[in-house]
Amino acid sequence: GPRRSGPQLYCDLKRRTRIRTVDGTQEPFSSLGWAHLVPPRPLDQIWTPQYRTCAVVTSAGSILNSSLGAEIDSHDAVLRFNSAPTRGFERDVGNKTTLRIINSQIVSRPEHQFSSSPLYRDVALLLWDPAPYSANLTAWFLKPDFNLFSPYVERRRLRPQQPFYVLHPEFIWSLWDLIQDHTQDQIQPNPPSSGFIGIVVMMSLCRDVSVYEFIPSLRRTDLCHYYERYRDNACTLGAYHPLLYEKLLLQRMNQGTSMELKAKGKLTLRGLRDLSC
Ligand code: NCC
Repeated sequence: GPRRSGPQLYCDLKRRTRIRTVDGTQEPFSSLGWAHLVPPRPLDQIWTPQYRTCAVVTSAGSILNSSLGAEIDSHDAVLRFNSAPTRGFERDVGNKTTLRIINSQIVSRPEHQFSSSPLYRDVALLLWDPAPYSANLTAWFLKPDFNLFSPYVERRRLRPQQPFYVLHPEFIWSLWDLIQDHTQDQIQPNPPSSGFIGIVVMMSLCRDVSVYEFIPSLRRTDLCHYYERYRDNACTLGAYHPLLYEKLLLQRMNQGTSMELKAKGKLTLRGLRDLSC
């Protein structure tokens, strides 16, 4: 797609992306009674009044030795990903967690112990699965990438008070379309990373969003995650996910300084709600 300026990108993002979750109004979920299973309050209203400042903490190894913990925790709300822990890493990543985005591997693979691990308690949860582009919901329900539906139903019954949503595949793919439309190259037809999805969700819910180590700082490393020894620079640049393109796009929207980007791996993004386009 043609190269657009920062303000145009903001307005395009606002116009084209509406957070959408599976709400039980469409088949097969309506027949399965999901209208009564999902949280009564829609995701874009879970925080009323709206949070002002939000932090997104990626799981990149480059956040190690950053001492960003206190700065991260000073935000009103903090988003983390998948199985990323805070315990033992507080100095660098903080300890507040308001929302966690998890992919369908987390709820379906036994090693994550989704039903018993404290990581997934006392936070709002957003679950997604890489459904094929334009698959209808019934096809997806019958054959998801990882089985997310039964663990979701079980958790909703067990903990009805926990805000827990499944992202609608159309929302995921609208983000892919957006990335492709703003990128010269043909990108791979795989969904965006949890990181990109989470950043857009927070831009929809918050006034201001600080993102840490999505664009790597000068601490850049091939250490995949701050909480594991595994090394692979595909974690930072992408292989399956169009991660490099996600990063180039968001860097164009940065409202912060290049100093902050280098020293903290920090992107400052504006929330979409108050944007006048
Ligand atoms: O690794 P993952 O992501 O959990 O990381 C969360 C988000 O942080 C950003 N990130 C991470 C590492 C890094 N070096 N640089 C980064 O920028 C990315 O934006 C990333 O999305 C995912 O997106 O859900 C992913 O999940 C893992 C894995 O499923 C979970 O960690 C659970 O074990 C995927 N890895 C594999 O499937 C092996 C990963 O591809 C994407």
